[in-house]
Amino acid sequence: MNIKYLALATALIAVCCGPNRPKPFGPVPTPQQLAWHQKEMNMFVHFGPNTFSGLEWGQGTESNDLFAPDSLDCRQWAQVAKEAGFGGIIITAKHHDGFSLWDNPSSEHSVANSKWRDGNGDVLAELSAACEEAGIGFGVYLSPWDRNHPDYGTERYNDAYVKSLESVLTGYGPLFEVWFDGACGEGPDGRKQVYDWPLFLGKVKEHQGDVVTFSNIGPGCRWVGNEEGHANETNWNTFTPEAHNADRSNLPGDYEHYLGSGDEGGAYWIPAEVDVSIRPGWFWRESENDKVKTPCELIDIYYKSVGRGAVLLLNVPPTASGRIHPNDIAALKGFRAELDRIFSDNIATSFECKEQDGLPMVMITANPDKPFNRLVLQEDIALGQRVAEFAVDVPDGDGWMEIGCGTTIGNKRILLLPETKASKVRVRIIKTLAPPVIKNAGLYMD
Ligand code: FUL
Repeated sequence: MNIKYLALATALIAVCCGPNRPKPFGPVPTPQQLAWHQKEMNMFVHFGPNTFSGLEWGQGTESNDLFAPDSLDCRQWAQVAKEAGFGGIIITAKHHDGFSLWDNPSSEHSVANSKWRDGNGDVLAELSAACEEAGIGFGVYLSPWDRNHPDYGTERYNDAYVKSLESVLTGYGPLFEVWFDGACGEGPDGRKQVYDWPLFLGKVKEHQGDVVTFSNIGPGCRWVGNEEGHANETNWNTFTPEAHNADRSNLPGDYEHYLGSGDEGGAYWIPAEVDVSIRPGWFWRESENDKVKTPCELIDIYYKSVGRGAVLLLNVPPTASGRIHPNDIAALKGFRAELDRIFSDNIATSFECKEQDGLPMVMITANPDKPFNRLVLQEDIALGQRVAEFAVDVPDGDGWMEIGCGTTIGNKRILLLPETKASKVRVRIIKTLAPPVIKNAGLYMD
């Protein structure tokens, strides 16, 4: 046993099981971040000219009239999201091609100058209303990179971008997340932009307070470092961008590692968000209708994102008609049914926190007749993130046998275990930064 952590044991138990609510440790989430963690999963919607051209990155030279959904149905999107269990929808109000899905005051390249609905259409207005009606959150992605804007690559562009940002921040009610894509490519004539991040973030704060703001390095949440659908097994919500020389539009070095893992003892609460598409591309295209991820693949992503303490942002791109394709809906229905099947039957009957052999531990009582192969643990992250290492045992003769181990827990940790039956399961907390506060422990069968 690690002597360094042994010394903590007495205090640990007092806090873990005592009547007084423990004091927070280290950086803690804001109320908005806490609500965001609790959503667990949100839906990303990539929609725009690329939906009609089949491109992933539009050129910025597309005609405004290319965007022409004939049966736009944002209520369907919101319904699909809600039924799948997503807490909100984030839409690409403007992708890198610069085309804006609302009447953008600083661009001519928008729905307002298209034939679609005689220039009176506003996808953001329809979607925000549909989300409100469905009781889910609404968020916006507004690409700083703009391949259409004539001022891109000059100081003037930052002001134009801020004008468009203020328009989405003030026009559609309270947002649950604002998404700043880190891509910083070339504009119309090869110029590159130096984004004025303090200006952009200041406007977010001014108009939407502490809304969770995504960028490579936060401040509300950070990119996880890949688009494949996984956080690292060790995943700290605490992160110190300065320690990695990391920027919002430039990530030097081993970024996949440090964004996917965060920093133990990091200076700020900047949790990881796992963005991944249900299809190979971010935008819908006919040729990928049969390449939608299966419920089984989505469950795997769930384990590697939500089950590693991150929030999942799953992209489900609507078709050119403006509706979500039946294949994507079927996959989401299957995914939801699997989640409900697995997590509706808790094989644990109770749990308590105590001390054994000088270490804090969670003792779980289980139904000995039912097998399990998933352990769910949750820290009370409102008080900070603490646990760094744990091991899982079941009774074996007069002693115990280890059947699994893990590192961080955070908002939720789902540990995959071999299929087991046991009347008791012991979780030994081997290393923790402060007395652990475990708010939930459960056993499930997948
Ligand atoms: C990236 C973009 O370049 C992709 O097109 C997509 O929007 C993804 C979510 O972020 O940086």
